[in-house]
Amino acid sequence: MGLVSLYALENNGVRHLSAVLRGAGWSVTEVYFKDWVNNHFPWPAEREIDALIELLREQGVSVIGLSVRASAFHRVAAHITHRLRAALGLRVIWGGMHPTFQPERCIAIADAIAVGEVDLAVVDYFLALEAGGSGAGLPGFWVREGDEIVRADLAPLVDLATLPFRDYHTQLDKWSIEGDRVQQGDPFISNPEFTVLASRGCPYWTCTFCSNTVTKPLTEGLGPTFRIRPVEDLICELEAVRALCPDIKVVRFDDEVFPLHPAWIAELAEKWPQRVGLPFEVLVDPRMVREAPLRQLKAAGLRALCMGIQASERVNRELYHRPVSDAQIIEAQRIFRAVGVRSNLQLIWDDPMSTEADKDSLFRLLMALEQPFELYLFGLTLYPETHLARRLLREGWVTEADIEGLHTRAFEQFRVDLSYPRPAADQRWLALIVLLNKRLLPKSLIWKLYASEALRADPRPLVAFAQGANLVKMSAVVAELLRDGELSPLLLRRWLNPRSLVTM
Ligand code: B12
Repeated sequence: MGLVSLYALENNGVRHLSAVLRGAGWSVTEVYFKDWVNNHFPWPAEREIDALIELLREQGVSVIGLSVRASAFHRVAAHITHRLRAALGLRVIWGGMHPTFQPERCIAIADAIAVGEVDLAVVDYFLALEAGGSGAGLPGFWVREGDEIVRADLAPLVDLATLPFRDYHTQLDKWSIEGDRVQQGDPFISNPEFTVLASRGCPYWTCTFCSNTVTKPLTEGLGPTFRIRPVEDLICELEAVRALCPDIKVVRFDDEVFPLHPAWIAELAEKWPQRVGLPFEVLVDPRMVREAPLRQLKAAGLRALCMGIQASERVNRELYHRPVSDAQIIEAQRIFRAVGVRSNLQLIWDDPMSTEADKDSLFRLLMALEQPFELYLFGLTLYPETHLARRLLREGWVTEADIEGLHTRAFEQFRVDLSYPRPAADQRWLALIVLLNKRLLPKSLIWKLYASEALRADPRPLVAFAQGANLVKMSAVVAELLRDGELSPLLLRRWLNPRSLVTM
């Protein structure tokens, strides 16, 4: 069978499924079809789709699975599905977060879809296909037979300890397609940054912009939604991967929030240095930041962490249902400084509800934080069916065209770009925010820029200054990555996009 990852070289889903399916005795052709580029969404060229068709034909696959993670891929996935079906006459099955979010919309195009987690359920489904059936009625799969759609319940949530490790060792059955290149072998194996999940789900899950507001209600009663892998299991995977990929320089934990349970942290802190010994980075929530576990992690190799601030206290509470106080954020940043880990603080810009007063209070919060810190600014993306998208639609703030699926904002303004058209008042706030954490600029200067009536009336000089500071910062970051051997062609391709320079 052929498993195709759309615009994602990492794709945990495809790697888990191929490991399970190979373990059950099937031969799987994994194809990494194009990679994602930051703030740019290149539609596939016809020659790339032709190359995909040829490859799947040559490999003799009998069924095609398409992994559609982001809703922004809906239209491209539909286009590729039609082309594959017409050329090869094979069944095309979609899986990933997008069909889980919008099953009805996806089953109208694919022959079958996987809804929710199917790490283990996939075996029964493919056994059914092998036996000449359609898999209709099997948990986790919806099947379309002509005009009839057979819907099924979700499969039980998996116990993470029972899963095989993601497949990084197979080389001959893996391919990547980008432009004119069809390359055999794992396209991610030489990347200096290795990504891994220590958990699935989120202990908070109420943030209205997030997928968990969709999946949590769907999976009620199917097992615990927030699951943490046993430390030993995680360490064994990392040991195996290190042996395979000697180029790894840093491990990034992609968990929605990194588990900070005391016993789990203690075991990780004890085992990591001897058995993995690489620096690592995690993502935390301000509500869980405590000094003691972070000190243990720092001693084990924690070098940086990401933490979402998102917006002003009011907007976080009223729009995002994320009750975090400014005091909690100030205290978390104090702890990061005390422990000595780099902090990357994340903001969500472009929501329709923040007033000038909200933006002012967010600016003041950022000015009150202990320096240094990095700031990552993201443009608000509305994923279909999330609590936030439903509310903004219901209240008339946005239209269907603003929701991912019709929109592809997750790619066009994922990281905020100062040259993107925005109202002048927002340009001023963004420029001030970009400048406020630049080490060479004293706070007194930022306050002067903030107070300037001339810049309030016409922020263009301020924006130009911020763009300049941003470029200097970006050069420094590139130089640092180069020095540490962490600058990969992949990173350059994804982030250094001259058409949309992200703010740093
Ligand atoms: C980690 C993560 C990432 C990592 C991925 C690392 C990796 N190694 O894969 C990184 C940082 C690279 C990333 C990038 C992006 N991400 Co992301 N990511 C996640 C996160 C937190 C977990 C994903 C994961 O690995 N889950 C574990 C795996 C095993 O699950 P899975 O991929 O869903 O696969 C399972 C099933 O879906 C199914 N399945 C998957 N594919 C297939 C295919 C077939 C044929 C079948 C049968 C089944 C099947 O089986 C798998 C096993 O159960 C999710 C949130 C979430 N809870 O899912 C967001 C999430 C998926 N990401 C999201 C988005 C938007 C993005 C970006 C577009 C953001 C951006 N602009 O950078 C990019 C897109 C990259 C891409 N091209 O896919 C959104 C998607 C929302 C939506 N509806 O569009 C989510 C849901 C987060 C959110 N905001 O709510 N992401």
